[in-house]
Amino acid sequence: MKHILVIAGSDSSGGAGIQADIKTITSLGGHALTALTAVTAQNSLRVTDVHKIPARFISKQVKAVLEEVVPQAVKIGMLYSGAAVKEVAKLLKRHGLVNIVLDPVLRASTGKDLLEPRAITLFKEELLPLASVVTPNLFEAGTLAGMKVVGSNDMAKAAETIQAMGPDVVVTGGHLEDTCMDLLFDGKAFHRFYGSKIDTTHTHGSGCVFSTALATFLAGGKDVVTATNMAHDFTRSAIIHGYECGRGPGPVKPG
Ligand code: PXL
Repeated sequence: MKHILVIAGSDSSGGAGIQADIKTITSLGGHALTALTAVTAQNSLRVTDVHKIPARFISKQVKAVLEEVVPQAVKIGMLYSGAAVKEVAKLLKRHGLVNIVLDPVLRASTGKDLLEPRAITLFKEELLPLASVVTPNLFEAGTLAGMKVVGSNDMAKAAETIQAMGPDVVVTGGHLEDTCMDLLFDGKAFHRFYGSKIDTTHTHGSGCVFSTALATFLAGGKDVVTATNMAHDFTRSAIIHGYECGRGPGPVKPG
C-alpha cells in the first residue's frame, strides 16, 4: 500500500480540495494521510467563506503522521495564507520528503482567492523551488510566469519560465479553446498529452484530481512522463463521468 500525504483545503461541496484528493488516492488503491490547511464554505455557485487553520496546527498534523509513516509522495493543494506557505516549505525541508507535487491553487473557478494575493511572491520564492512537479492551469501558469497564457505556444513559454525556478512543470490545458492538451516540461524536453474537448460543465475538482493522481503514480514508482500520461487519462475519465450536484458546475468522478 502506498501512502500519499495530502496538504490541502476542504471543499464543503465535496467536488474539489481534500475530498477530491482522498477519493482519487483511495480509488487508485493508496492511503491518503491528510493535513488540512483551510476549510471553505462553498457550493457549486460560490465560495461564501474561508476559515484558515493556524500554521502551527498544519505542522502538528504533518508531524503526527510522519512520526510513524513515511509517505512515498506528497500532494500540496490550497494553502491560503503566507504563514501556511512558509510552514509547509519548512516541513518539506526538515523531513526530506520526496515526490512533491505542488498544485498552485490560486483562485476558485467561481472567483474567490484561495491563496491570498500578498502570499504569491513567497509561494514562488520559498515553496515552488522545493517541489518535484508543479501543475498550474493556464491562469496559474500565467500568474507564476508573469505573462498571459492563452494558447499552446504560451503554455510552452510559461513552462520554461517556471521550470527555471526548479520543478518539472505540467501546464494543464483543460481551458484551451480547441483541445485538451497537457504539457510537461522537465528541463530537457516537452511532452504533450492530447485529448479532444469533452462536452460538459461538470469539471469541478479536475485540477485537484490531476495533481493527486500524478502524486499517486509517482508514489507507485512511475517516472514523471509515465505518471503524467496516466494522470491525464485518469482525469479525462473523471471528467467524462462528472455529474450534476446543485445548480452550477458539478463534480468530476475520480475512479
Ligand atoms: O480546485 C481548486 C480547489 C482546491 N481546494 C479547495 C477548493 C478548490 C476549488 O474550489 O475549494 C479547497
